[in-house]
Amino acid sequence: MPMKTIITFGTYDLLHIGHVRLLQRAAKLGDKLIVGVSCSDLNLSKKGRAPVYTTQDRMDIISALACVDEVFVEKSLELKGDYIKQFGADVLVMGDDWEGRFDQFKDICEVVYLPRTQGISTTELIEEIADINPTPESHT
Ligand code: C2G
Repeated sequence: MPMKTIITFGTYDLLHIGHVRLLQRAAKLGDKLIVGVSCSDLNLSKKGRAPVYTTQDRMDIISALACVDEVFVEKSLELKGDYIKQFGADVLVMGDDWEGRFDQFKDICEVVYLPRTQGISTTELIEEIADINPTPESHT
């Protein structure tokens, strides 16, 4: 059987169990998992907040995972089709918070949306940590 290449994209800031589960489930759909890590500028323009970790650190963390075979920088959301073709991906996997958003790529690859892990997100983690460690000003 020919090798099946999976591609997925994300910011993966403050890596958490939701990210890991998504990547593990994506990897199981094929033989090779390639991950596009959104650069910090892209995240800033998309979410209005720069990631806590640098692009390079997020790439190093993702490439250290056993289920990941290759990482690259996702420089623009508009380049997704180009990345899919460049890496010869057979399947594009995204969490279902993106449901329907990448259906236009169904003519070049299979598109699969996997259920997100409930109850955890980078934004909630940041809020929780901020609550545990109030800024010095909040004591005055
Ligand atoms: N995820 C998940 N469960 C969570 C949180 C995230 O399954 N509780 C999944 C998301 O659905 C996504 C991946 O983990 O598929 C990465 O999540 P983010 O870092 O939040 O990615 P995002 O900023 O949405 O970037 O080109 C698309 C973007 O780069 C996606």
